[in-house]
Amino acid sequence: MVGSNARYARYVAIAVFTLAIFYFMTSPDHETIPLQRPPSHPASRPPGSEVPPSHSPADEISPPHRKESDDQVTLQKPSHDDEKDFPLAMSPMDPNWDDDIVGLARGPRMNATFVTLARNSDVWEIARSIRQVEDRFNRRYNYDWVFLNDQPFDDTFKEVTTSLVSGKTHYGQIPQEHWSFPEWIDQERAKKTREDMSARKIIYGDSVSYRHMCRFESGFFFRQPLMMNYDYYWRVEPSIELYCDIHYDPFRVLHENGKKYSFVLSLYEYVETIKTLWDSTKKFMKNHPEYIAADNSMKFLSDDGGETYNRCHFWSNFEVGSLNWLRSKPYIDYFESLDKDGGFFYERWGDAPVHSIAAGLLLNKSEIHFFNDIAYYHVPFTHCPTGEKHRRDLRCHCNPKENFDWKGYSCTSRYFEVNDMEKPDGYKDQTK
Ligand SMILES: Nc1nc2c(ncn2[C@@H]2O[C@H](COP(=O)(O)OP(=O)(O)OP(=O)(O)O)[C@@H](O)[C@H]2O)c(=O)[nH]1
Ligand SMILES: [Mg+2]
Repeated sequence: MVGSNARYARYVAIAVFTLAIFYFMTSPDHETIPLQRPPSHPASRPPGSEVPPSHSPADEISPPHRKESDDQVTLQKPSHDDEKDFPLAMSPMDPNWDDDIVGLARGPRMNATFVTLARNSDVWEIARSIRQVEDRFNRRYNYDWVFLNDQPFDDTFKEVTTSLVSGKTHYGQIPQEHWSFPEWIDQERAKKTREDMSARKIIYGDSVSYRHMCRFESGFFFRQPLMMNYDYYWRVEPSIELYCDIHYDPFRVLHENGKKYSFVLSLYEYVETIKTLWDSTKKFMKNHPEYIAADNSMKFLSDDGGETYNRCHFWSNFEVGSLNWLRSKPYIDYFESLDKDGGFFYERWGDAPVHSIAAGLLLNKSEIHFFNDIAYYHVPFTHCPTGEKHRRDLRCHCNPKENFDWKGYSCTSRYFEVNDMEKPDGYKDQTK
Protein backbone atom coordinates (compact mmCIF):
# COMPACT_ATOMS: atom_id res chain seq x y z
CA MET A 1 0.00 0.00 0.00
CA VAL A 2 2.77 2.39 1.06
CA GLY A 3 4.77 1.34 -2.00
CA SER A 4 1.89 2.06 -4.43
CA ASN A 5 1.25 5.48 -2.79
CA ALA A 6 4.89 6.42 -3.27
CA ARG A 7 4.72 5.29 -6.89
CA TYR A 8 1.54 7.35 -7.37
CA ALA A 9 3.22 10.46 -5.86
CA ARG A 10 6.20 9.93 -8.20
CA TYR A 11 3.88 9.80 -11.25
CA VAL A 12 2.17 13.02 -10.15
CA ALA A 13 5.50 14.77 -9.64
CA ILE A 14 6.72 13.66 -13.09
CA ALA A 15 3.44 14.80 -14.68
CA VAL A 16 3.65 18.23 -13.04
CA PHE A 17 7.29 18.60 -14.09
CA THR A 18 6.49 17.61 -17.69
CA LEU A 19 3.57 20.02 -17.86
CA ALA A 20 5.73 22.85 -16.50
CA ILE A 21 8.42 22.21 -19.16
CA PHE A 22 5.72 22.04 -21.84
CA TYR A 23 4.20 25.32 -20.64
CA PHE A 24 7.52 27.21 -20.72
CA MET A 25 8.40 25.86 -24.15
CA THR A 26 5.10 26.71 -25.76
CA SER A 27 4.02 29.92 -24.04
CA PRO A 28 4.29 32.93 -26.38
CA ASP A 29 6.92 35.53 -25.75
CA HIS A 30 4.25 38.24 -25.57
CA GLU A 31 2.00 38.87 -22.61
CA THR A 32 -1.75 38.89 -22.49
CA ILE A 33 -3.56 41.60 -20.64
CA PRO A 34 -7.20 42.06 -19.73
CA LEU A 35 -9.19 43.78 -22.45
CA GLN A 36 -9.20 47.42 -21.62
CA ARG A 37 -10.87 50.35 -23.20
CA PRO A 38 -8.20 52.85 -24.17
CA PRO A 39 -8.43 55.86 -21.89
CA SER A 40 -10.47 58.81 -23.00
CA HIS A 41 -8.91 62.11 -23.68
CA PRO A 42 -7.86 63.10 -20.18
CA ALA A 43 -8.52 66.79 -20.63
CA SER A 44 -12.06 66.30 -21.79
CA ARG A 45 -13.38 64.29 -18.84
CA PRO A 46 -15.28 66.25 -16.22
CA PRO A 47 -13.27 66.41 -13.02
CA GLY A 48 -13.80 63.53 -10.64
CA SER A 49 -15.86 61.44 -13.01
CA GLU A 50 -15.13 58.07 -14.50
CA VAL A 51 -17.14 56.11 -17.02
CA PRO A 52 -19.34 54.28 -16.24
CA PRO A 53 -21.23 56.93 -14.35
CA SER A 54 -23.08 56.36 -11.11
CA HIS A 55 -26.08 54.14 -11.58
CA SER A 56 -29.48 55.55 -10.99
CA PRO A 57 -32.31 53.00 -10.73
CA ALA A 58 -32.90 53.58 -14.44
CA ASP A 59 -29.39 52.55 -15.40
CA GLU A 60 -27.80 49.21 -15.86
CA ILE A 61 -24.42 48.18 -17.10
CA SER A 62 -23.45 45.36 -19.35
CA PRO A 63 -24.17 41.92 -17.94
CA PRO A 64 -21.12 40.00 -16.74
CA HIS A 65 -21.79 37.25 -19.23
CA ARG A 66 -18.52 37.31 -21.12
CA LYS A 67 -16.36 34.28 -20.64
CA GLU A 68 -13.11 35.05 -18.86
CA SER A 69 -11.17 34.23 -22.00
CA ASP A 70 -13.07 36.88 -23.98
CA ASP A 71 -11.52 39.50 -21.75
CA GLN A 72 -7.99 38.53 -22.72
CA VAL A 73 -6.32 40.00 -25.74
CA THR A 74 -2.85 39.82 -27.14
CA LEU A 75 -0.83 42.64 -25.68
CA GLN A 76 -1.44 45.73 -27.65
CA LYS A 77 -0.70 48.84 -25.73
CA PRO A 78 -3.83 50.86 -25.01
CA SER A 79 -3.39 54.23 -26.55
CA HIS A 80 -2.01 56.95 -24.31
CA ASP A 81 -0.82 58.76 -27.38
CA ASP A 82 -0.77 62.46 -27.42
CA GLU A 83 -2.64 64.16 -30.25
CA LYS A 84 0.49 66.21 -31.06
CA ASP A 85 2.44 63.02 -31.80
CA PHE A 86 -0.36 61.55 -33.90
CA PRO A 87 -1.91 64.33 -35.95
CA LEU A 88 -5.19 63.45 -37.59
CA ALA A 89 -4.71 62.15 -41.10
CA MET A 90 -7.81 62.94 -43.11
CA SER A 91 -6.68 61.85 -46.58
CA PRO A 92 -4.14 59.50 -48.18
CA MET A 93 -2.03 62.58 -48.94
CA ASP A 94 -1.46 63.20 -45.22
CA PRO A 95 1.82 61.77 -43.90
CA ASN A 96 0.14 59.98 -41.01
CA TRP A 97 -2.52 58.25 -43.13
CA ASP A 98 -2.89 54.66 -42.00
CA ASP A 99 -3.47 52.60 -45.08
CA ASP A 100 -3.48 49.21 -43.38
CA ILE A 101 -5.90 50.02 -40.55
CA VAL A 102 -4.96 46.91 -38.62
CA GLY A 103 -4.89 46.72 -34.83
CA LEU A 104 -5.79 49.38 -32.33
CA ALA A 105 -5.59 52.88 -33.80
CA ARG A 106 -2.83 55.08 -32.43
CA GLY A 107 -3.68 58.51 -31.15
CA PRO A 108 -5.79 59.84 -28.29
CA ARG A 109 -9.37 58.86 -27.56
CA MET A 110 -12.16 61.33 -27.04
CA ASN A 111 -14.68 61.23 -24.23
CA ALA A 112 -17.34 59.84 -26.52
CA THR A 113 -19.92 57.12 -26.99
CA PHE A 114 -22.20 55.58 -29.55
CA VAL A 115 -25.85 55.89 -28.60
CA THR A 116 -28.84 53.91 -29.77
CA LEU A 117 -32.48 54.17 -28.87
CA ALA A 118 -34.13 50.84 -29.48
CA ARG A 119 -36.81 48.35 -28.52
CA ASN A 120 -36.03 44.76 -27.58
CA SER A 121 -37.62 43.73 -30.85
CA ASP A 122 -34.99 45.78 -32.75
CA VAL A 123 -32.21 43.48 -31.57
CA TRP A 124 -31.30 41.86 -34.91
CA GLU A 125 -31.61 45.10 -36.85
CA ILE A 126 -29.32 46.89 -34.40
CA ALA A 127 -26.96 43.90 -34.38
CA ARG A 128 -26.53 44.41 -38.10
CA SER A 129 -25.75 48.11 -37.59
CA ILE A 130 -23.26 47.42 -34.80
CA ARG A 131 -21.42 44.86 -36.91
CA GLN A 132 -21.00 47.46 -39.65
CA VAL A 133 -19.84 50.18 -37.29
CA GLU A 134 -17.37 47.82 -35.64
CA ASP A 135 -15.97 46.43 -38.89
CA ARG A 136 -15.54 49.79 -40.54
CA PHE A 137 -14.41 51.78 -37.49
CA ASN A 138 -14.84 50.87 -33.86
CA ARG A 139 -12.87 47.61 -33.74
CA ARG A 140 -9.80 49.89 -33.82
CA TYR A 141 -11.12 52.49 -31.36
CA ASN A 142 -13.24 50.54 -28.85
CA TYR A 143 -15.60 53.37 -27.96
CA ASP A 144 -18.46 52.66 -25.55
CA TRP A 145 -22.05 52.18 -26.61
CA VAL A 146 -25.09 53.39 -24.67
CA PHE A 147 -28.47 51.77 -25.36
CA LEU A 148 -31.68 53.49 -24.28
CA ASN A 149 -35.20 52.14 -24.17
CA ASP A 150 -38.57 53.16 -22.72
CA GLN A 151 -38.91 49.53 -21.50
CA PRO A 152 -36.34 47.40 -19.65
CA PHE A 153 -33.89 45.74 -22.03
CA ASP A 154 -34.13 41.95 -22.00
CA ASP A 155 -31.20 39.56 -21.64
CA THR A 156 -31.12 38.65 -25.32
CA PHE A 157 -30.80 42.29 -26.34
CA LYS A 158 -28.03 42.90 -23.82
CA GLU A 159 -26.12 39.73 -24.59
CA VAL A 160 -26.25 40.06 -28.37
CA THR A 161 -25.23 43.72 -28.38
CA THR A 162 -22.51 43.31 -25.74
CA SER A 163 -21.02 40.45 -27.70
CA LEU A 164 -20.70 42.70 -30.78
CA VAL A 165 -19.43 45.97 -29.28
CA SER A 166 -15.67 46.24 -28.74
CA GLY A 167 -16.05 48.96 -26.09
CA LYS A 168 -18.16 48.86 -22.95
CA THR A 169 -21.92 48.67 -23.24
CA HIS A 170 -24.42 50.41 -20.98
CA TYR A 171 -28.19 49.98 -20.86
CA GLY A 172 -30.58 52.61 -19.58
CA GLN A 173 -34.31 52.80 -19.09
CA ILE A 174 -35.83 56.15 -19.94
CA PRO A 175 -37.78 57.78 -17.09
CA GLN A 176 -41.48 58.09 -17.76
CA GLU A 177 -41.48 61.89 -17.75
CA HIS A 178 -39.22 61.82 -20.83
CA TRP A 179 -41.53 59.43 -22.68
CA SER A 180 -45.07 60.66 -22.03
CA PHE A 181 -47.42 63.56 -22.68
CA PRO A 182 -46.50 66.72 -20.75
CA GLU A 183 -49.41 67.91 -18.57
CA TRP A 184 -50.12 70.96 -20.76
CA ILE A 185 -50.99 68.83 -23.79
CA ASP A 186 -54.68 68.75 -24.68
CA GLN A 187 -55.31 65.02 -25.17
CA GLU A 188 -58.41 65.53 -27.30
CA ARG A 189 -56.57 67.80 -29.71
CA ALA A 190 -53.61 65.40 -29.90
CA LYS A 191 -55.97 62.50 -30.62
CA LYS A 192 -57.76 64.44 -33.36
CA THR A 193 -54.41 65.13 -35.02
CA ARG A 194 -53.54 61.45 -35.02
CA GLU A 195 -56.91 60.48 -36.48
CA ASP A 196 -56.66 63.14 -39.12
CA MET A 197 -53.09 62.21 -40.09
CA SER A 198 -54.02 58.55 -40.13
CA ALA A 199 -56.91 59.26 -42.51
CA ARG A 200 -54.52 61.19 -44.76
CA LYS A 201 -52.04 58.28 -44.65
CA ILE A 202 -49.20 60.40 -43.29
CA ILE A 203 -46.36 58.12 -42.30
CA TYR A 204 -46.36 57.44 -38.53
CA GLY A 205 -49.20 60.01 -38.37
CA ASP A 206 -51.31 57.84 -36.07
CA SER A 207 -48.46 56.77 -33.80
CA VAL A 208 -48.14 57.92 -30.20
CA SER A 209 -44.84 56.11 -29.61
CA TYR A 210 -43.23 57.68 -32.68
CA ARG A 211 -44.08 61.10 -31.25
CA HIS A 212 -42.58 60.19 -27.87
CA MET A 213 -39.49 59.00 -29.75
CA CYS A 214 -39.15 62.27 -31.68
CA ARG A 215 -39.62 64.36 -28.53
CA PHE A 216 -37.14 62.21 -26.63
CA GLU A 217 -34.50 62.49 -29.35
CA SER A 218 -35.12 66.23 -29.56
CA GLY A 219 -34.89 67.03 -25.88
CA PHE A 220 -33.81 64.23 -23.59
CA PHE A 221 -31.39 61.58 -24.88
CA PHE A 222 -28.35 63.74 -24.14
CA ARG A 223 -29.41 64.29 -20.51
CA GLN A 224 -29.91 60.65 -19.54
CA PRO A 225 -27.66 59.73 -16.59
CA LEU A 226 -25.66 57.32 -18.76
CA MET A 227 -24.88 60.09 -21.24
CA MET A 228 -23.84 62.71 -18.70
CA ASN A 229 -20.17 61.79 -18.48
CA TYR A 230 -19.56 61.93 -22.22
CA ASP A 231 -18.77 64.94 -24.38
CA TYR A 232 -19.55 63.53 -27.83
CA TYR A 233 -22.07 61.06 -29.25
CA TRP A 234 -22.55 59.16 -32.46
CA ARG A 235 -26.13 58.10 -33.05
CA VAL A 236 -26.75 54.74 -34.66
CA GLU A 237 -30.13 53.35 -35.71
CA PRO A 238 -31.18 49.81 -36.59
CA SER A 239 -30.51 48.49 -40.12
CA ILE A 240 -28.05 51.10 -41.29
CA GLU A 241 -25.09 50.34 -43.51
CA LEU A 242 -21.58 51.79 -43.62
CA TYR A 243 -19.96 51.39 -47.00
CA CYS A 244 -16.40 52.69 -46.61
CA ASP A 245 -13.55 52.21 -44.16
CA ILE A 246 -13.32 55.04 -41.68
CA HIS A 247 -9.63 55.83 -41.36
CA TYR A 248 -9.79 58.53 -38.72
CA ASP A 249 -11.72 59.25 -35.54
CA PRO A 250 -14.79 61.39 -36.30
CA PHE A 251 -15.03 62.38 -32.62
CA ARG A 252 -11.51 63.77 -32.88
CA VAL A 253 -12.42 65.66 -36.03
CA LEU A 254 -15.16 67.41 -34.08
CA HIS A 255 -13.00 68.01 -31.02
CA GLU A 256 -9.97 69.39 -32.83
CA ASN A 257 -11.91 71.57 -35.23
CA GLY A 258 -14.45 73.06 -32.84
CA LYS A 259 -17.35 71.29 -34.57
CA LYS A 260 -20.59 70.69 -32.68
CA TYR A 261 -22.82 68.89 -35.16
CA SER A 262 -22.32 66.76 -38.25
CA PHE A 263 -24.29 64.97 -40.93
CA VAL A 264 -24.02 62.78 -44.01
CA LEU A 265 -27.46 63.15 -45.63
CA SER A 266 -29.81 66.09 -45.88
CA LEU A 267 -33.24 66.44 -47.44
CA TYR A 268 -36.59 68.22 -47.37
CA GLU A 269 -38.99 67.47 -44.51
CA TYR A 270 -42.52 66.28 -45.17
CA VAL A 271 -44.46 69.55 -44.83
CA GLU A 272 -47.58 68.01 -43.29
CA THR A 273 -45.62 67.02 -40.18
CA ILE A 274 -44.19 70.45 -39.34
CA LYS A 275 -46.78 73.00 -40.40
CA THR A 276 -46.16 75.39 -37.49
CA LEU A 277 -42.58 74.49 -36.55
CA TRP A 278 -41.19 77.58 -38.21
CA ASP A 279 -43.75 79.86 -36.54
CA SER A 280 -42.65 78.48 -33.18
CA THR A 281 -39.02 78.95 -34.19
CA LYS A 282 -39.63 82.55 -35.22
CA LYS A 283 -41.28 83.23 -31.87
CA PHE A 284 -38.21 81.79 -30.14
CA MET A 285 -35.84 83.87 -32.29
CA LYS A 286 -37.80 86.99 -31.37
CA ASN A 287 -37.66 86.15 -27.67
CA HIS A 288 -33.97 85.24 -27.76
CA PRO A 289 -32.10 87.20 -30.40
CA GLU A 290 -28.99 86.84 -28.24
CA TYR A 291 -28.87 83.10 -29.01
CA ILE A 292 -28.69 83.43 -32.76
CA ALA A 293 -25.13 82.85 -34.03
CA ALA A 294 -23.55 85.69 -35.96
CA ASP A 295 -22.47 83.46 -38.82
CA ASN A 296 -25.49 81.15 -38.82
CA SER A 297 -26.87 78.93 -41.60
CA MET A 298 -30.17 80.73 -42.14
CA LYS A 299 -29.55 80.52 -45.88
CA PHE A 300 -29.56 76.73 -45.59
CA LEU A 301 -32.95 76.83 -43.82
CA SER A 302 -34.75 79.63 -45.57
CA ASP A 303 -34.87 81.12 -49.05
CA ASP A 304 -36.42 84.40 -47.96
CA GLY A 305 -34.22 85.60 -45.13
CA GLY A 306 -36.09 83.67 -42.43
CA GLU A 307 -39.69 84.46 -43.34
CA THR A 308 -40.46 80.85 -44.26
CA TYR A 309 -38.74 77.49 -43.75
CA ASN A 310 -37.60 75.73 -46.90
CA ARG A 311 -37.80 72.36 -45.02
CA CYS A 312 -34.10 71.52 -45.46
CA HIS A 313 -32.75 69.45 -42.63
CA PHE A 314 -29.90 67.12 -41.75
CA TRP A 315 -31.05 63.54 -41.44
CA SER A 316 -30.66 62.78 -37.76
CA ASN A 317 -30.63 58.97 -37.85
CA PHE A 318 -26.90 59.59 -38.36
CA GLU A 319 -25.32 62.23 -36.16
CA VAL A 320 -21.95 62.76 -34.56
CA GLY A 321 -22.23 65.73 -32.27
CA SER A 322 -21.39 67.57 -29.10
CA LEU A 323 -23.45 66.60 -26.07
CA ASN A 324 -22.36 69.77 -24.32
CA TRP A 325 -23.90 71.82 -27.08
CA LEU A 326 -27.22 69.96 -26.74
CA ARG A 327 -27.03 70.48 -22.97
CA SER A 328 -26.32 74.20 -23.37
CA LYS A 329 -28.88 76.81 -22.32
CA PRO A 330 -29.64 78.06 -25.84
CA TYR A 331 -30.44 74.55 -27.10
CA ILE A 332 -32.46 73.59 -24.00
CA ASP A 333 -34.38 76.87 -24.15
CA TYR A 334 -35.16 76.22 -27.81
CA PHE A 335 -36.38 72.69 -27.08
CA GLU A 336 -38.50 73.84 -24.13
CA SER A 337 -40.04 76.63 -26.14
CA LEU A 338 -41.02 74.14 -28.88
CA ASP A 339 -42.24 71.62 -26.33
CA LYS A 340 -44.56 74.21 -24.74
CA ASP A 341 -46.06 74.93 -28.16
CA GLY A 342 -47.07 71.27 -28.35
CA GLY A 343 -46.19 70.48 -31.97
CA PHE A 344 -44.60 67.14 -31.08
CA PHE A 345 -48.20 66.02 -30.41
CA TYR A 346 -50.46 68.48 -32.26
CA GLU A 347 -48.44 67.85 -35.39
CA ARG A 348 -45.64 65.31 -35.69
CA TRP A 349 -42.45 67.33 -35.41
CA GLY A 350 -39.39 65.18 -36.06
CA ASP A 351 -36.13 65.43 -34.17
CA ALA A 352 -34.29 65.88 -37.49
CA PRO A 353 -35.74 69.32 -38.31
CA VAL A 354 -35.53 70.30 -34.64
CA HIS A 355 -31.81 69.46 -34.38
CA SER A 356 -31.14 70.95 -37.80
CA ILE A 357 -32.89 74.25 -37.19
CA ALA A 358 -31.11 74.53 -33.84
CA ALA A 359 -27.73 73.79 -35.46
CA GLY A 360 -28.49 76.18 -38.30
CA LEU A 361 -29.41 79.08 -36.03
CA LEU A 362 -27.52 78.59 -32.78
CA LEU A 363 -24.20 77.50 -34.26
CA ASN A 364 -21.82 79.24 -36.59
CA LYS A 365 -21.46 77.64 -40.00
CA SER A 366 -17.94 76.54 -39.11
CA GLU A 367 -19.34 74.41 -36.28
CA ILE A 368 -21.30 72.10 -38.60
CA HIS A 369 -19.48 69.38 -40.50
CA PHE A 370 -20.33 67.24 -43.52
CA PHE A 371 -18.69 63.80 -43.17
CA ASN A 372 -18.20 63.02 -46.82
CA ASP A 373 -15.97 60.03 -45.98
CA ILE A 374 -18.67 58.25 -43.98
CA ALA A 375 -20.65 56.37 -46.59
CA TYR A 376 -24.04 55.55 -45.16
CA TYR A 377 -27.43 54.06 -45.82
CA HIS A 378 -30.68 54.34 -43.90
CA VAL A 379 -33.72 53.29 -45.84
CA PRO A 380 -34.29 54.71 -48.46
CA PHE A 381 -31.27 57.03 -48.95
CA THR A 382 -27.56 56.48 -49.54
CA HIS A 383 -24.58 58.72 -49.14
CA CYS A 384 -21.79 57.29 -51.30
CA PRO A 385 -18.77 59.63 -51.74
CA THR A 386 -18.40 61.14 -55.19
CA GLY A 387 -15.16 60.28 -57.01
CA GLU A 388 -13.88 56.86 -57.96
CA LYS A 389 -10.37 57.26 -56.55
CA HIS A 390 -11.82 58.43 -53.27
CA ARG A 391 -14.10 55.38 -53.04
CA ARG A 392 -11.22 53.02 -53.85
CA ASP A 393 -8.94 54.64 -51.26
CA LEU A 394 -11.61 54.02 -48.64
CA ARG A 395 -12.47 50.54 -49.95
CA CYS A 396 -16.11 51.45 -50.39
CA HIS A 397 -18.71 48.98 -51.56
CA CYS A 398 -21.56 51.38 -52.35
CA ASN A 399 -22.97 51.88 -55.81
CA PRO A 400 -22.19 55.50 -56.80
CA LYS A 401 -25.41 55.63 -58.82
CA GLU A 402 -27.30 55.45 -55.56
CA ASN A 403 -25.63 58.50 -54.07
CA PHE A 404 -28.37 60.88 -52.97
CA ASP A 405 -26.19 63.99 -52.38
CA TRP A 406 -26.76 65.76 -55.69
CA LYS A 407 -30.31 64.61 -56.43
CA GLY A 408 -33.16 67.09 -56.48
CA TYR A 409 -34.64 66.09 -53.13
CA SER A 410 -31.32 66.44 -51.29
CA CYS A 411 -30.27 69.69 -49.59
CA THR A 412 -26.55 68.89 -49.70
CA SER A 413 -25.99 70.92 -52.86
CA ARG A 414 -27.47 73.92 -51.08
CA TYR A 415 -25.28 73.21 -48.04
CA PHE A 416 -22.18 73.35 -50.26
CA GLU A 417 -23.30 76.63 -51.79
CA VAL A 418 -24.14 78.26 -48.47
CA ASN A 419 -20.70 77.26 -47.16
CA ASP A 420 -18.78 78.19 -50.33
CA MET A 421 -17.60 74.63 -50.69
CA GLU A 422 -16.47 73.29 -54.00
CA LYS A 423 -18.57 70.38 -55.23
CA PRO A 424 -16.55 67.30 -56.17
CA ASP A 425 -15.66 66.46 -59.75
CA GLY A 426 -18.33 64.30 -61.29
CA TYR A 427 -21.20 65.55 -59.16
CA LYS A 428 -23.14 66.69 -62.22
CA ASP A 429 -23.28 63.10 -63.49
CA GLN A 430 -25.11 62.12 -60.33
CA THR A 431 -27.91 64.66 -60.36
CA LYS A 432 -30.42 62.33 -62.00
N1 LIG B 1 -37.37 52.08 -27.18
C1 LIG B 1 -38.02 52.50 -28.26
N2 LIG B 1 -37.34 52.88 -29.35
C2 LIG B 1 -38.02 53.30 -30.42
C3 LIG B 1 -39.44 53.35 -30.44
N3 LIG B 1 -39.82 53.81 -31.66
C4 LIG B 1 -38.69 54.03 -32.36
N4 LIG B 1 -37.59 53.71 -31.62
C5 LIG B 1 -36.18 53.84 -32.00
O1 LIG B 1 -35.99 55.18 -32.39
C6 LIG B 1 -35.21 55.25 -33.55
C7 LIG B 1 -35.99 55.90 -34.69
O2 LIG B 1 -37.11 55.10 -35.00
P1 LIG B 1 -37.37 54.55 -36.47
O3 LIG B 1 -38.53 53.63 -36.39
O4 LIG B 1 -36.10 54.04 -37.04
O5 LIG B 1 -37.83 55.88 -37.18
P2 LIG B 1 -37.45 56.40 -38.62
O6 LIG B 1 -35.97 56.27 -38.83
O7 LIG B 1 -38.05 57.74 -38.76
O8 LIG B 1 -38.23 55.45 -39.55
P3 LIG B 1 -37.78 54.11 -40.31
O9 LIG B 1 -37.80 54.48 -41.73
O10 LIG B 1 -38.84 53.13 -39.89
O11 LIG B 1 -36.42 53.72 -39.83
C8 LIG B 1 -34.74 53.85 -33.85
O12 LIG B 1 -33.46 53.69 -33.26
C9 LIG B 1 -35.80 52.98 -33.19
O13 LIG B 1 -35.24 51.75 -32.78
C10 LIG B 1 -40.15 52.94 -29.27
O14 LIG B 1 -41.37 52.97 -29.19
N5 LIG B 1 -39.39 52.53 -28.21
MG1 LIG C 1 -34.85 54.55 -38.61
